[in-house]
Amino acid sequence: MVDEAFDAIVIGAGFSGLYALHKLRGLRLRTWVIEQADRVGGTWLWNRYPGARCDLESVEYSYSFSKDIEQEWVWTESMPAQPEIEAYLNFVADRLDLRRDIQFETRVVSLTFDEPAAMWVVKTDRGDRHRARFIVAATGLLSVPLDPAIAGMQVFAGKSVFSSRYPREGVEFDGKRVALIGTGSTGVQATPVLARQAKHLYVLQRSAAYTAPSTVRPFEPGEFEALKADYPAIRTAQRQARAGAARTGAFNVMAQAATRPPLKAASREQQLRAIDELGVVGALFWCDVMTDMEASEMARRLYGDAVARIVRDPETAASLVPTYPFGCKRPIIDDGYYETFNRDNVTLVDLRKAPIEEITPSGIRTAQGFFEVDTIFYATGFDAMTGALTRMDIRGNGGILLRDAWTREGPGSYLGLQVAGFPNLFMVIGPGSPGALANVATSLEFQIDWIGDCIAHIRERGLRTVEARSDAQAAWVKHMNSLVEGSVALHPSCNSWWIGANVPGKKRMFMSYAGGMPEYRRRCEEVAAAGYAGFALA
Ligand code: NA7
Repeated sequence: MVDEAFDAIVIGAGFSGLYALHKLRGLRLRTWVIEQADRVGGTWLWNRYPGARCDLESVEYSYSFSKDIEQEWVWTESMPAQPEIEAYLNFVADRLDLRRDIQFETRVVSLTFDEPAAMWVVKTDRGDRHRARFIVAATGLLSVPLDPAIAGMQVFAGKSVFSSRYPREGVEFDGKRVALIGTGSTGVQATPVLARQAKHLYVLQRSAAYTAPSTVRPFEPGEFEALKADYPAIRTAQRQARAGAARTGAFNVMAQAATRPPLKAASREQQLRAIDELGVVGALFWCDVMTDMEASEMARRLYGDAVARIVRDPETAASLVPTYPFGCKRPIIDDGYYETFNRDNVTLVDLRKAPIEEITPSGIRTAQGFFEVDTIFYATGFDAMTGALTRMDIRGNGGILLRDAWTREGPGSYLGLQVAGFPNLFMVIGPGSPGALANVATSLEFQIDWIGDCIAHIRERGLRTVEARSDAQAAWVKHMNSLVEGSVALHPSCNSWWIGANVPGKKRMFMSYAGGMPEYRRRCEEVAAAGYAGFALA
């Protein structure tokens, strides 16, 4: 058993944790990182399923804090695939000599605030008991898998594969009958790749997806070198963009649609021309689609027309049309998703018509029939944004448990950085932050810089604690809610992880800050400039 005192403990060695360690080291804080995996990478380590790819451009989905790293690392494609992001994070860990302060294969089980000493006591599953003045929970946005509770899952005699803890040695799909459950980003990305390998692929769909064709491509000779030379301008544009990403990517349709004419004013000819020119995106590319439910319904039907132009079987095409409004879930980018359903070896199983009844040793029984398969591939999502924090016993002032506070009141925070009652505990890309609505790389770098400045401020003044005040937290939650009032994301038909609706018992609340990155940054900077207004410093 190890019992050590640190200035700061960072939980997680993914995108956020690596930068947090570098940042805090730079402030001469004795910092220790605890990571449950046996190597760095976080989300990009676990989610190594076929087709896994970031839906933002590599030159934006990367650290901007080091000009050297920007210049030394070589991206090979416009949007990076999982292996390249994992390699990048390993490169950064080596380049900054981060591994010597990371304890791998260790899970934090509890964090308890020792009020008289103003120190956090951190216990791990190895029996270690560390103490630290500051905690940075770099625990990830989508890091806690949500396995479904389907009767018979355990008795399946074939291979069960989970996208969020995909085996490092890979999985053999060649010649296999495969069932894929889940059609969010993960399922949509995996579908075309699995279809090319499997003998037969059954895509079991509970909710259809809105998904736009990706623009991913390898860089032309010299293209990346030119981008490298342009990094200062790229970063400036990125910082000014609402979604923390100014180039093509998942948020583009949403962002650019706002500048287009209203669908409700468009003639049928204009509507059809839009899908002639832009395919499925043409159905969504109107300014009123996410603000007016009538326009939203028109867009949904037009989207169905566009899908029907790609997918030859009319019944399959109809099943692939979502029943909820566009904008209710995070947009998806795919690589030939709809075309895949024209293959002879692919069958869409519409669970809206007949749900899964049970899994047996040899396959999946639904109300519409039995599907005998060799492999079941689960792409069923995450307990997003809060899951990693509520799974630890985090006890703040007076022994209050974070899990209880959030279950009672919803996942409140102040600026998405702290929760009242939990001094010196900082969150990165947690609830209340731009999280799901922004380029995570932009968002986490800003938050970690802010956290570093805040800790430096405390230490320079000989103070011991910084804690969000509950009135400031209430005002932040009110402000966050006001930004999404009446939005499609809160429509009753919308069951997304954005609002926690995919987790039974989770309080429905829009968890991401919807005011955009620049406004988020402005507000956080204003708070810091005012001597950390809304925080109690002691
Ligand atoms: P998502 O987007 O939460 O998708 C999970 C999918 O799994 C979704 O289609 C679910 O249907 C489906 N699901 C979950 N449980 C079941 C059961 N029991 N039966 C059938 N289908 C089920 O997770 P992803 O991993 O795809 O993407 C997460 C984020 O990663 C994504 O937004 C990007 O930001 C990157 P439902 O919609 O709940 O009806």
